[in-house]
Amino acid sequence: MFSRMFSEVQSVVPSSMGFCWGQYNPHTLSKRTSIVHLFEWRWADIALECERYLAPNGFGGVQISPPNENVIVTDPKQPWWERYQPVSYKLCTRSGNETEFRDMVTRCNNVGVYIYVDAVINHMCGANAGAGDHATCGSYFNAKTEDFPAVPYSGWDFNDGKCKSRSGDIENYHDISQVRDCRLVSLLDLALGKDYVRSKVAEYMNHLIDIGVAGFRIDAAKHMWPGDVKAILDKLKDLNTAWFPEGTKPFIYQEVIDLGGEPITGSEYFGNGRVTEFKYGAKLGTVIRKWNGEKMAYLKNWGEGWGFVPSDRALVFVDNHDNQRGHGAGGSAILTFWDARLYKMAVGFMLAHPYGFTRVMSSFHWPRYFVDGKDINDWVGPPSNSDGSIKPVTINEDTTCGNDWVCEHRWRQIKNMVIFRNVVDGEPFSNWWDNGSNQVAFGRGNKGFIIFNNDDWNMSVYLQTGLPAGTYCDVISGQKEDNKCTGKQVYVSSDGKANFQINTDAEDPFIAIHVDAKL
Ligand code: AAO
Repeated sequence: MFSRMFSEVQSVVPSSMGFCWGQYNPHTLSKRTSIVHLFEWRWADIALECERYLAPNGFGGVQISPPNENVIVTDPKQPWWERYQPVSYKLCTRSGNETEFRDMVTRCNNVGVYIYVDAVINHMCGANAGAGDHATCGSYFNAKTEDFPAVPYSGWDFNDGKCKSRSGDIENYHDISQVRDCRLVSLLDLALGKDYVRSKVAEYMNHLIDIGVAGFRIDAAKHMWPGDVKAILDKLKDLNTAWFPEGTKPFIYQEVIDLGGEPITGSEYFGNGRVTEFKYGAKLGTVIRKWNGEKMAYLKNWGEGWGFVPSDRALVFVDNHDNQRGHGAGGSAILTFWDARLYKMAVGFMLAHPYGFTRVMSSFHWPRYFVDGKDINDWVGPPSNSDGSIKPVTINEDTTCGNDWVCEHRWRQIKNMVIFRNVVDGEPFSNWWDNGSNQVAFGRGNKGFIIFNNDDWNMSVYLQTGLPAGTYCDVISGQKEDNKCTGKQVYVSSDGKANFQINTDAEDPFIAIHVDAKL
């Protein structure tokens, strides 16, 4: 079974074939149009997941947590965010060591699921991280003297002289120089203007490229000058030719939080690669929650029409590891697995809609506990044993995950919409319909159709789907298995029209059909 999958993969041409090999292209295989963020997963589990689940279900790749050595924070005990405090570029973290990392990249690449590294290159650890060897590979460091001998970096390699804020931290997001030259939440800010620092960062990234990764999420890109990021990217090698065609540049997506209202915009970074479009999840959450008078009918011109960056520059997501727990930006409108019913609609909408390159979130449970509107457990790290090691992702009989891993990407509705997106890839946005309120539908050419009822009343409509006549299996309430449908069936007549009925109390108030789920 594995060897068959492998040979199939080898014969598939990357989706990027035929147009540019640039840093905007994720290099996912053809008909693999989304990636999943396996937040805090161990490398060993990701390798297994690529083989047993992601490749067979058409996922294009995985965003992994930062793989480089980080500070071990003890108060609070090993929060998830300690991984955003680098100590060196050695590849050992709670997710695994370099051997395990290499094994993951090789095995995922071999089944055509590519690895995208969360690259924390703006800074090292926090100024108050102390001194010693309390780091994930045991490297010595001294935050006070800015000494990181395992790189090595010393005081000369940080922006202290350049920062003009009183505290040395970013105090004002309206001051562009502060945002880029001062410390983000006290994290020691690397002097990326220096060629030495650029070279050390590039050396780290090139090491990962040699191992076989396909691209990078550039953490905190807003806090780096676009020209400094470019200078680093200019030093990067092309991707490893064991898996990628010669001359393939790494896929780059930069974390720039631009909700409007600040002087730094995402567009300043287009020259380097894509940017994270944070307006996407913030707005979609507001619409699906029906806050601020928003309605799904307004989604008719979703995308650039809503003031988002151009589709081919956007990396989009409903929630990310920050804003699902109140960090970062987007606020309480952000939908997450905690609001599962609305969340599935939002992810379904995202995956059906042609805008942007899509990233699915996959989380762990934590004991969320609000005090005065703030989750006091927003720091809690991944499921772990008493010795601090991360718990493996176990798989239940029903294909869901155990050990407190949420695995949204394995929820039938979400997994099937990842497949939907692959099936309709390249097809135009078509046959939009709305009732002026929160009942909307649209198609993707003659390949797929999706319809939502987010109103408080039942819906029964007869609509043009654009699909060939036939009986289709709804991939939300069920799926096609052995040419049988485990969910609702939709009958499309010869003129392309079909009846849809969605009651307001439906478990999932949406229906999606596509040509690969025709019975
Ligand atoms: C931890 C502790 C800190 C401590 C520090 C050092 O929490 O108290 O000082 O260690 O000891 C993560 C965690 C941090 C953690 C850090 C290091 O989230 O809590 O600090 O690891 O361990 C900004 C950045 C953005 C960043 C985001 C969290 O621009 O780059 O903050 N995200 C990435 C990662 C993230 C990581 C880091 C960066 C650092 O994804 O996981 O931090 O490597 C405004 C700005 C945004 C800004 C937010 C939050 O947003 O626009 O740029 O994001 O504020 O500060 C409305 C506005 C919106 C605004 C938002 C929030 O929505 O419209 O513009 O409100 O005010």
